Amino acid sequence: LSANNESRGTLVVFEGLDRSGKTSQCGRLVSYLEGLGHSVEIWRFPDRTTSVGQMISAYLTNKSQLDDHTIHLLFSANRWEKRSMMETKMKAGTTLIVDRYSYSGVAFSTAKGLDFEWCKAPETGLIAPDLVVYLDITPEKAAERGGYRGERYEQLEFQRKVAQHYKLLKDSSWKIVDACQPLDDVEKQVKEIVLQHIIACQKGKILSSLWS
Ligand code: 2DT
Repeated sequence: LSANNESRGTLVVFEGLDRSGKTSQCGRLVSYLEGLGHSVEIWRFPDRTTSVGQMISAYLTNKSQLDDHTIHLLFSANRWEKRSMMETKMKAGTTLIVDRYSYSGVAFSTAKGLDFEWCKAPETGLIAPDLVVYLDITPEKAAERGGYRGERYEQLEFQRKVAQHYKLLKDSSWKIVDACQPLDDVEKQVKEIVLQHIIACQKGKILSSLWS
């Protein structure tokens, strides 16, 4: 994507079921990296602050009904509207720690029965993460943690389907972290994995696009 990849930021994506601890771990990681003097930002998808994001939020909170394909494309559009900002930040050397990305898009929509390739298509050309960290927890254990806010997808039966579809999407480059461990242990493992990747990116690892 860029001729000069020197000291670019790193794109780190966290994926996992609801209540797997993504948001907590993203927060802890960002504080840690800031403490080390890195330029780093926490992002999340859906980004509910944009007008597309508000449509998504209304859908997730059951205030609106949308066809499954339509909401899938809105989630994708919500990533596309942030793409150029993402590239600008990364080229300026800022590392982005992102809570959910295209993999959530595909896992959740295919869990509803949409076609896998159809779901992947609109994500093509978005920036590929340098690292995907999957916080691994069984749907049952995640549900036991409590804290579902009554949003559309927060039901055990549906989370079981999502878990199966994440499995189909996973590739060997993903870093799987056991999210049932105490938070401090998860945090320690996440820090080690992410630091290694940031160093690799600073050394000039090429930025690529989905689905490479
Ligand atoms: P949060 O609870 O993390 O705000 O997620 N989702 C998310 C999709 O179905 N497709 C997507 O592309 C993304 C990013 C996962 C809200 C819910 O939205 C789902 C949970």
